[in-house]
Amino acid sequence: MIWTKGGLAGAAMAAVALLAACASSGAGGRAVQIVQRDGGCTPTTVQATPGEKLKLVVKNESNMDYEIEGIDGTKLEELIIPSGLTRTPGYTVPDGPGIHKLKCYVPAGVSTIIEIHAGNAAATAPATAPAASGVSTVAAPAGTVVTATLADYTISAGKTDVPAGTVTFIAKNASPDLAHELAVLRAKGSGSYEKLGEIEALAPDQSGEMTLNLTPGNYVLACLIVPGEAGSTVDHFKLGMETAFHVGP
Ligand SMILES: [Cu+2]
Repeated sequence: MIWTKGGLAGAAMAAVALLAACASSGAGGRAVQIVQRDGGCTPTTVQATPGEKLKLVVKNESNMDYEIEGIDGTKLEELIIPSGLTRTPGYTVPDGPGIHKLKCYVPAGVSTIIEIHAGNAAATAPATAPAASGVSTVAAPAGTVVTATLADYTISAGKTDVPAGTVTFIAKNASPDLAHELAVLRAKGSGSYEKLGEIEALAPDQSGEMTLNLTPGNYVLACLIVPGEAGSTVDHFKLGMETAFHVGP
């Protein structure tokens, strides 16, 4: 066998990919069962040790596609669990006592906050929303720009019908005292949605932006903050924090 530069690079990349897969699979961690049903997720509290490695065994027994992700600063990447399937992401509990939150939800539907209590976690919950990224500087984004103003509890978009392609959303939270976010949901039919991206919990008066590549279809711009997330006690979507959005050919 002749090793070419490309072959070596390819082998190295394969090794990196393998390592990455192991790191995110939860292999070797303590198994924690999470079950997703039509009415929400269980359990809502998980006890853990600071620094402990967990293997989340997330089983979707519902008829809908679920998502799970870390919120309020918890580092678990968003993961979709299709109806009927199980996924096993890894999560390493940070050092020190604290409460770490996972949001287990159907976009624009039922939502459950799962708290991972590490050590003597009472009264040491991390302070509310992490600082959101501000609007990055000058360079005008390519494609279509959609501004969105978030308030209690409405979303008003500067454009609600745009051509397919690159769309940059710039969201401003105009609320004087509540955090809001901007999620872009694509309608999949039969009343279900897939979340394509979100500008996470913006503090009052903060702005953020995100760029997505959108294909033609019907969308909803929404704030999916639920009780227990970003200091909220209410479900923002249910209070009407959503607006229809269309992408044409
Ligand atoms: Cu909101």
